[in-house]
Amino acid sequence: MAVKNNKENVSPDEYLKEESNYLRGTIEDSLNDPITGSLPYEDTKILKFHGSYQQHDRDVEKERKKQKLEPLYQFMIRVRAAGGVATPAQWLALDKISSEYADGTLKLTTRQSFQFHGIFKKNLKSSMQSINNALMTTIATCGDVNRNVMCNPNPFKSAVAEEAYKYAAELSEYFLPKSNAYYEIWLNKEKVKTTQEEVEPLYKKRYLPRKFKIGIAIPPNNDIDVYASDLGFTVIEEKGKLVGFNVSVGGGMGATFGDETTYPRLADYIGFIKPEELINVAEKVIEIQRDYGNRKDRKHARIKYTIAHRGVDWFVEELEKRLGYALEPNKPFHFTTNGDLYGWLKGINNKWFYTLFVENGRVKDQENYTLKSALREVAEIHTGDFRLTGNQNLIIGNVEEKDKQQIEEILIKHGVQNDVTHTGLRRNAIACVALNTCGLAFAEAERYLPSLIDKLDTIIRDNGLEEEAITIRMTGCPNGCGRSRLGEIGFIGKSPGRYNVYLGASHNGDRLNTLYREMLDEAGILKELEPIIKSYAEEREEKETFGDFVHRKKIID
Ligand code: SRM
Ligand code: SF4
Repeated sequence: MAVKNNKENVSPDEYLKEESNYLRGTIEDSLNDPITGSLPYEDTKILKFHGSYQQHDRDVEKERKKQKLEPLYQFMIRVRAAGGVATPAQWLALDKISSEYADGTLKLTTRQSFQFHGIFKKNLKSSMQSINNALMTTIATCGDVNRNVMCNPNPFKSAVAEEAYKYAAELSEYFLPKSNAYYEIWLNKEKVKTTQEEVEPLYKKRYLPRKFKIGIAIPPNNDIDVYASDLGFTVIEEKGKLVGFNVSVGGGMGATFGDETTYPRLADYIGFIKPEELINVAEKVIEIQRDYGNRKDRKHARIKYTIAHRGVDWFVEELEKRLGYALEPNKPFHFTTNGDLYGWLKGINNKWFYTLFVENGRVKDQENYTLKSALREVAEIHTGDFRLTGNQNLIIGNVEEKDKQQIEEILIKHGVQNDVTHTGLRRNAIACVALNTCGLAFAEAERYLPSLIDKLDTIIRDNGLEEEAITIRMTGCPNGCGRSRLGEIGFIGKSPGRYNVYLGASHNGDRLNTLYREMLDEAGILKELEPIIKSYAEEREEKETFGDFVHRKKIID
């Protein structure tokens, strides 16, 4: 897959995509190469569109180098589920795959997907096949295409939520790549001849300039962090009916340290649409990004930069031109929180929904906390479903009244019921994967945040704030996978054991936090945060959130 002369001065990835023959590349042959546990560079790029990343175990990197061994290559697989819903049978299949082929754990992500880590090349195809046998797929969970569409995961909370979920599933399905490559490579389907027009009418040969994310938010809950999405739809409800959506565009969290031309950006609301316009509007927005997104520099290729550089007015004008009509003005709505509501909730269908705290989304068995076993046991008797939240938690959904007690008993037996001793701080924490699998991590996140919260909790308890919901988010680098710039307290890894600390995001996700201190180690973090937490306990106004408090007190600008 040699890259031809770069006459257009576009990013080399553009040629890789174009020359991949609609996402085939040489993946199929490379999988059978027994000499190495890795794939050729070009194939690793195309593999992302199939939902997998080549990684290596960074914990053993130095040791392997010393022994003159290649890195311990392994693969991450991301499984899509629109709005994050899986049946008990699917849960059992994922549980089995994680033990059979992966590192034994399952990661519930910040975008309502499942991830496996630690899969060796020789097991990649079997894993993909097992996932497909469970009627799930990994296609387009990564890569320069639209990803799975997020949605509030509690559709039976109201008829509106149920309808919104159906739209999320429709959008997710509609924007899947049309190429047959996935089925040929992983599922041994017959090879087909392709032409550009037949194969990808929307994405064409070069697909999108960069990843693309859509989310549907249902006020008053912004649990999917709609302001972080490339394209967002905020449900507008009138008299208990979903009457349409306010459309938002241009959100994104990623940045690069030391490069001020990259930055997180909150999406702008650009107008109201009716439900029947949803797919068409989404398609036109994606087309604009396809046609105008930056294909020279991947660091500036997200729609947030297209909009920031050309202006929101330009974007709306271009969209309305393509639609052939003007958007209606935004309708009023109000978000109260971007967190989850834990515990049992009765749906309008008289079934029960239990939101379970899963620390940083990692499903595994630990001493006295056998979460993976508990959920397997629940899945064996459960007749409803499992729903992932955008905060890396899990809803055991659509539970029959008669099964409620048994499910509760299983959770208690395994020590995984929502622990009432968890502080509001821990219950509102997110950490990205980071080490040992993420190749971009400068510092720990998922493996470190829980122990940092242990220490912060002491301060929280000393100040009587254990019930206070304060969002705290950590990422191992500024890419923002744990949406760290939307935490009332945010940490971004700068180097091993050192973090930039950000304060003051809003509690509902509509304001970014601000850099407070740089390069702090744990002692520094605790020293800086203790007096602020104390003054919050003593001086906050009624119902004032931590994020608002640090602004009012001018702790940050
Ligand atoms: Fe992410 C890349 C993990 C949600 C922004 N993200 C990565 C990679 C694949 C690292 C890589 O490129 O080599 C990480 C794999 C780590 C691993 O070992 O699993 C990774 N991202 C994750 C997950 C698993 C974090 C988690 O702990 O839950 C989330 C999977 C979501 C999913 O199911 O699809 C995840 N990533 C996000 C989010 C949150 C969101 O979308 O709401 C963001 C910020 C929003 C945004 O897209 O701007 C996010 N990930 C990034 C970026 C920065 C993109 C940018 O525009 O600058 C990268 C790096 C990149 O794309 O070059 C990245
Ligand atoms: Fe990796 Fe950075 Fe994303 Fe964390 S934020 S998973 S360290 S890319």
